[in-house]
Amino acid sequence: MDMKACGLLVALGFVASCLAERDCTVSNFPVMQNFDRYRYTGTWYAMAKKDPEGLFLLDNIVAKFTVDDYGRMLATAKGRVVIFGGFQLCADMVGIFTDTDDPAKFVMQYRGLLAYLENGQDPHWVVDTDYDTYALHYSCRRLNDDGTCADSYSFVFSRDPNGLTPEAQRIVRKRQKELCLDREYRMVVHNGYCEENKYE
Ligand code: RTL
Repeated sequence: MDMKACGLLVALGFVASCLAERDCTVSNFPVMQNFDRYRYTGTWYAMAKKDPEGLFLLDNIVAKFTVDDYGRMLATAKGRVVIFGGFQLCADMVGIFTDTDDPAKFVMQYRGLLAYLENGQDPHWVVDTDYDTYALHYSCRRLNDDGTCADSYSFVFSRDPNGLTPEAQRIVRKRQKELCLDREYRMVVHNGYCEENKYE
């Protein structure tokens, strides 16, 4: 084979590898290695989110994680929601996490402090975090027959309510692609709607 043909083959191989389908099988998604729930505790501000089907937290979303005396992970979340009849309010939600074989994968039982808020049970995966600045969360509620996700939601969290550093954004963007959710996220507005003592 001459040099030209060889070069052409190399170029074609490169193009093919770029066009290759990403593996969107949920069970193959990489998650945080050696996740440490203690380092994850504290406040996380949602900077961006990918919505599931149906009702969901709209904006002003702040989550607080703790670990109780039994080592169980717990969280509260606040966020603006619109409920039946178009009423909007600040939802106070609580989540209790059940461990699984993978330290970064949990099952979250959640409910609202008010009876008419949604409750349920969702997977809760920590895809990536450096504990100090950013975290990427993922939840697939329903699988397709081929193992890809039919209904998912995901949060980009930041320790700093003003946003992520360009470096953290770069990492998060890469991980979002791995979740097959590239460009599916919307910014989460924080305008004080759910802050107590906001007139202090
Ligand atoms: C996230 C992590 C922190 C703890 C909890 C979370 C999820 C809350 C959800 C709330 C949905 C509320 C709705 C209310 C309208 O009735 C993942 C932020 C509890 C899913 C839809």
